Amino acid sequence: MRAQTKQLSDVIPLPASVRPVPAASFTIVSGTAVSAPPSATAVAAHLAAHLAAKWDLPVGEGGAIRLVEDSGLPAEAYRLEITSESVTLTGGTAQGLFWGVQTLLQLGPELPGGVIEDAPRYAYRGAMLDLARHFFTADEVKAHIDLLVQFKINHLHLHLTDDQGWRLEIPGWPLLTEVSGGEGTGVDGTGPGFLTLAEYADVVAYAAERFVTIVPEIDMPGHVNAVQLAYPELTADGQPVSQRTDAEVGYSSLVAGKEETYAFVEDVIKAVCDVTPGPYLHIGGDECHSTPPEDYRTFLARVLPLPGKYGKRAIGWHEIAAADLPETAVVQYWRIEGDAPDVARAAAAGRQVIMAPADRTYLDMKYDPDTRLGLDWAGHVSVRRSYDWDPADRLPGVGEQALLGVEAPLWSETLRSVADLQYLTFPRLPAIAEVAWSPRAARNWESFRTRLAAFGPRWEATGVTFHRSPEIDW
Ligand code: TNX
Repeated sequence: MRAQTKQLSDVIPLPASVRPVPAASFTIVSGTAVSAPPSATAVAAHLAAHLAAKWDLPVGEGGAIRLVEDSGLPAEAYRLEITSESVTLTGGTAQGLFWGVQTLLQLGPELPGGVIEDAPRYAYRGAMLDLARHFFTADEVKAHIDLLVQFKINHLHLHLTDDQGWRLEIPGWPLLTEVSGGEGTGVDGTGPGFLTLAEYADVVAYAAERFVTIVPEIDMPGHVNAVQLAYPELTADGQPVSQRTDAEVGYSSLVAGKEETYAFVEDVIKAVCDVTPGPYLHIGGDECHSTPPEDYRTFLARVLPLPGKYGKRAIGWHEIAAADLPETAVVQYWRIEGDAPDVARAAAAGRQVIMAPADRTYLDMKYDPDTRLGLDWAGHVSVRRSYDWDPADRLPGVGEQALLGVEAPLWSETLRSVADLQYLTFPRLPAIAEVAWSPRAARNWESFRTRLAAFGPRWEATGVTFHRSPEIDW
């Protein structure tokens, strides 16, 4: 058991600046009022709702906990000042206030005195969930978002399509979900499931209320067996393909030389852009082992401009760096080692990069040889491995200036339940969240593992499944 006295710095991700005033502290009790400007009453209500199980916090005027907006601060920045009499939380926008509330909730209800000044290192702090290999319902995705925002994750990338399933309703293409979102889809046939447009919109709105941007991914030109199962006219010879529920990759491809391909692709991209308020559309582009390189470039030359045509920035897995990239395109790096000249060239030409190296950030890798879930093609990813690295050092030619941010992908080949999803997510997601948020110079494994231990009892109390890694003194 660790010493129980809470310090002002006992927060994940570690704040940029912490100045304790040891003599002071503020204790939240029932009746402690919270006030907020009109633009942030929802944030104040969120704070009150999270404490409502134990304390009743009226939201109104003149509260001892005061939320304030200061447009002089960056949008996601906040300042938290705790004295014996009051708590003042100042945010650049309601989003900054929301992150400040997460800090407050981690510290409370006995808040140590002092001042925290905080702002993220990267604008894009992401998690990814693969709904294609194993489907999670809208309610399950929403519950997952609630766990992610506690660590100031602000993007959720949804991998909606793959060889084994298609998980988003697309107007005009009903068989995508009727056939490839139906019974027997997913790895080992553990489907069915897909999000209707209304459910997708509900997830997007729920995320937005928590300042999370949904990044939808439609994977192409590979990973499309589910498309070709539903619409055989999109295969090279027009012949039907069989349903696939194994975990192979790289065998399917849209056909670069067929006009039908582009009619389908543009319809889908337009439909997804129409229901997505966020700025990004992920077009996949990974592992196209059965697409000839020339066809891959032909396909991307046609398809990469389409998100832009419908008002979005294209994101693609780093293989897309082999093609000519629109100015606003973002490259997501996922490889385990070595350099990546294409990605370095894209960065030198001003393209932004999301770092998601599999041997550090892939939540679907086993923690160690005994982990009962997950894969190991990128090695084992212990909590320390997910923490002890720096995104700006990862790739020659891709330094701090090129980085949009960091993402932790969770592929779902081995997942069968929410408990499985949580087991692989926690506690590595908090490690990646700290890599993405906290200043590099302030990060330290010993400090992190000590702060992380405090989450064990909280996850237990709230029914969150996590891996009791032996690296942590729980
Ligand atoms: C590689 S990484 C994939 C996915 C698999 C994953 C399993 C990447 C862009 N593609 O198709 O699900 O490995 O770890």
